[in-house]
Amino acid sequence: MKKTILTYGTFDMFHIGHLKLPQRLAELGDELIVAVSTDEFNQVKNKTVLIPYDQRAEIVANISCVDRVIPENDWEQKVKDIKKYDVDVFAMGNDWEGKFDFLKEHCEVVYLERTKDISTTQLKKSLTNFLSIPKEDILNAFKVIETLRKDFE
Ligand code: C2G
Repeated sequence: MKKTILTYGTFDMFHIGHLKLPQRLAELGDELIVAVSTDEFNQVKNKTVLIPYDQRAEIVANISCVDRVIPENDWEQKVKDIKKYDVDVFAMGNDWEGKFDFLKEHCEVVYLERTKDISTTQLKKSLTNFLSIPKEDILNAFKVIETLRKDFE
């Protein structure tokens, strides 16, 4: 019997955590379906997303272990998707621990350890910090580094 795995995500500013999760999920079964949240749904979630849906979906669809990408349009579609695709395992990273236990009446529910020390929120913060540094300060920093380099020559 083919074992089907289903997961959901935004996958904005794609990073190693977004790659390792599907890779680990694919080991749990034969077919991996990933639902990528649409731009409209992210607005509903008040989530600022930098990369538009089409590009996020294309990136996820090109992960070799992903068999199918579907749009995530709302919170309610999960039960419908589980029935439509005859899903055996619903899975998420453990930042969602317990949040989808109500799906246990329809299929197995698992939460996998997140990849440590990387997140889109963290990347956005680093970028904001970097972009908030006045240009002069960056140029001065380079001048100091250049002086030090000459000193070490
Ligand atoms: N993830 C991970 N390790 C990280 C970051 C993310 O394993 N360092 C996992 C998350 O736990 C999630 C998946 O990668 O299972 C996608 O993460 P997000 O894009 O942040 O997804 P999210 O916004 O949580 O969307 O209906 C549910 C939502 O669509 C989930």
